[in-house]
Amino acid sequence: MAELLPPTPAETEVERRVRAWAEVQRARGKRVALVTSGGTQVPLEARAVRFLENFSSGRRGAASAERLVQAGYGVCFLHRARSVFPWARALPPYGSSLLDALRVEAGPAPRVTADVDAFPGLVPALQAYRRAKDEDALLPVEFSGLGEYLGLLRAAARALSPLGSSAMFYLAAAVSDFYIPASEMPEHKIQSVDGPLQITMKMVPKMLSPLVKEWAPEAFVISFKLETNPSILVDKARQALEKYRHQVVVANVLDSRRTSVMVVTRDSEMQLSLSDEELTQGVEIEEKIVSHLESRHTAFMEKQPLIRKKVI
Ligand code: 9Z3
Repeated sequence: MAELLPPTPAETEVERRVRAWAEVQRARGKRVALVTSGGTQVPLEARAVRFLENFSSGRRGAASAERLVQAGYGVCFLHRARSVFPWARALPPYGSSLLDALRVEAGPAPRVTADVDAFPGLVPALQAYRRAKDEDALLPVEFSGLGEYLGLLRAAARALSPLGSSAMFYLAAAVSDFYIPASEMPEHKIQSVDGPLQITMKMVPKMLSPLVKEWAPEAFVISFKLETNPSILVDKARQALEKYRHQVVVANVLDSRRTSVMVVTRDSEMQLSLSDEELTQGVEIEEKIVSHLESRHTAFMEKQPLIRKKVI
């Protein structure tokens, strides 16, 4: 279900958990980022056999979460189940390369060892993950469906609201714009004998509106805008900033999203790109995005007391 209903017990529990974790981060003098990541799945039937899916792998969110932790943020990682996970992406892909990288050392207590030479990024990734875990710098929260995502975003946003301007929202998840309300969904599997399928979907309410106005009104909010047509990208980003009154839109085109993005604010526009040399060195665009947004966040936090004084 995509309508925002009163919080479920599971959402209330997530809100409590995120609030307690955020309080610890604050006591340590850390900023906090809520990173959303991955696509959402929308069922076409109540006992769902079929879903409307999207392309998002979650790599943007996972790579950004790693960088944000490295930059000193506590990161609440609200991600689609089984999408790319911070540091786990250095593991061999699921399948024969994973099985081939592992060996069993026989003996009374058999041990599994990994061939780290085949995966040179694995050791630093495991070390960085272990550090993040020991410092409690990464709080993963999982969603699968669209309704679950919306409810958990609200729960996490409310939990981070007390942090004011030191909370960053980094909304990289690719959230469906369309869904079928529960009341209009067939209960059972749609039958192909009934002929070609026609469905009408409703618009998913944009969560940026209540996020900025109600749930965390003092936070630094970054949304992501995806288009396939580059010629409308910046206009669409500007329209979103006008409409929702948040701070930054990171605009990207599907095919070039790994190498280039536009960072758009109400009064600026900046392209971040990887050079050929950086690409061959394995530099990731998220490194540039996060470092740029971290400085913007600092500037935003420094301005806040002035803005609040003006309002009073
Ligand atoms: C993005 O634009 C992300 O950068 C990507 C990352 C989803 C393209 P991957 O997960 O891809 O690394 O494979 N996210 C937001 C996309 C989105 O749905 N934005 C909404 C829109 O464009 C606005 S909130 O209307």
